[in-house]
Amino acid sequence: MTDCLFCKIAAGTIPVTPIFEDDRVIAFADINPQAPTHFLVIPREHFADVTQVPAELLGHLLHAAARVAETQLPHGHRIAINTGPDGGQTVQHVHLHVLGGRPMGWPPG
Ligand code: DGP
Repeated sequence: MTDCLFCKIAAGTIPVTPIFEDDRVIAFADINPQAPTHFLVIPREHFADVTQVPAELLGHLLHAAARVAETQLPHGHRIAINTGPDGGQTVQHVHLHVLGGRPMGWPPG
């Protein structure tokens, strides 16, 4: 989608420093970090939210997030997918938040 922020990041139109990337996904630091380490994992292909993502790609996104978290966050991490207004989603291109570097509270706000 031409007017989608994360499509522009995935296409390289808006530059980011990739933490991880392959032909289907890219991971990069969140511009507004909520933890000492906070990165996003997005598919290169546009899907508005997690309910639209095919199972195999969703597995690949989660696997990529876990592999990066495994190397960067040895004390643990949290993976979150905000979805829709009640879920707090602000960018309408599905993305996994990976947070760590501090103890996480529960329940989340
Ligand atoms: P959400 O609220 O779950 O839709 O999360 C969207 C996240 O995207 C939010 O944590 C901030 C991040 N974000 C928004 N714009 C940019 C950007 O231009 N670059 C980067 N790296 N992150 C962005």
